[in-house]
Amino acid sequence: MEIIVCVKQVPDTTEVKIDPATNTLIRQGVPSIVNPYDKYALEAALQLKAKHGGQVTVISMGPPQALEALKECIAIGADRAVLLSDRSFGGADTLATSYTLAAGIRKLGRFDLILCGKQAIDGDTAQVGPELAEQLEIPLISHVAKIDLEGERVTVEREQEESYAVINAPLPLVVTVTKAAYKPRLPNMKGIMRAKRTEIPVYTMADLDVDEQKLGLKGSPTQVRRIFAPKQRVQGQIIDADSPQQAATKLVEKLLESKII
Ligand SMILES: Cc1cc2nc3c(=O)[nH]c(=O)nc-3n(C[C@@H](O)[C@H](O)[C@H](O)COP(=O)(O)OP(=O)(O)OC[C@H]3O[C@@H](n4cnc5c(N)ncnc54)[C@H](O)[C@@H]3O)c2cc1C
Repeated sequence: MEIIVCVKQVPDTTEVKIDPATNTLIRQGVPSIVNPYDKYALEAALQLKAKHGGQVTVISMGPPQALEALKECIAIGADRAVLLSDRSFGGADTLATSYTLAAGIRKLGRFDLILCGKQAIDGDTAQVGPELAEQLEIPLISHVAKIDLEGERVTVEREQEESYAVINAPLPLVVTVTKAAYKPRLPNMKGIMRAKRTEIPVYTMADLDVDEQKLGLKGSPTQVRRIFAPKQRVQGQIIDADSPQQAATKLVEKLLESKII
């Protein structure tokens, strides 16, 4: 069983602040982390490996510092890792990102199951997994809360708005993972030592069978034109009243006045 987990290094968005003078994100000093949903995907892969055997490979596209994220995944329990890094990959939107990842995955050779996070907490699009399936011409199941394997087929629980769908499907497959059933394990000392010793190969454009025009900024049909902080919400109002009944009446009046109800 060859499982590939796509992992993105992201800024810890809980730490990102907005510069009130320039209205831009202050990224300096913000720690980079493994995208949390990718940690759930890695946990799902490690549980499948524990039950059914095989090999778990993590792959990332990003700048050289993304090696740290891959080392963390090795420390947690992945067997091997590969980084796709080249200046020509920079400025990629989701189409160019999934194109490059698909080329990297083809270069790795055989795979049975590809796991992605549901979404990255910085870009937040949730598009790379589905686009990757399209590029590799294999089926996709998204928003998966739990995944089990029997022979050459998986059974998954897919999160829907008010229910779960249980889907049975043959491999190979791309699956995007939510957090429902998975609590990522922490690296242990043995893992950390192994990660230190592990050499992670870096594939550049020259190593991949790709069309340069489809990479990075050149290969991106979308471009971010402007980034700005959302407007501050209007201050809340506290309703002054002598009794809960009076407060409720005043609230309803205000809501009617503002045409909210
Ligand atoms: C501040 C900011 C500025 C940006 N500026 C531009 C710009 O100027 N031009 C432009 O075209 N795009 C820009 N982007 C978007 C672009 O870089 C996306 O972040 C990228 O294409 C991936 O999309 P996503 O983050 O929405 O991932 P999602 O689709 O939400 O990710 C889903 C899953 O796909 C996998 N995945 C995603 N990315 C990778 C990766 N690199 N390596 C391995 N696995 C991955 C992970 O498993 C992840 O959980 C910007 C993004 C941000 C946050």
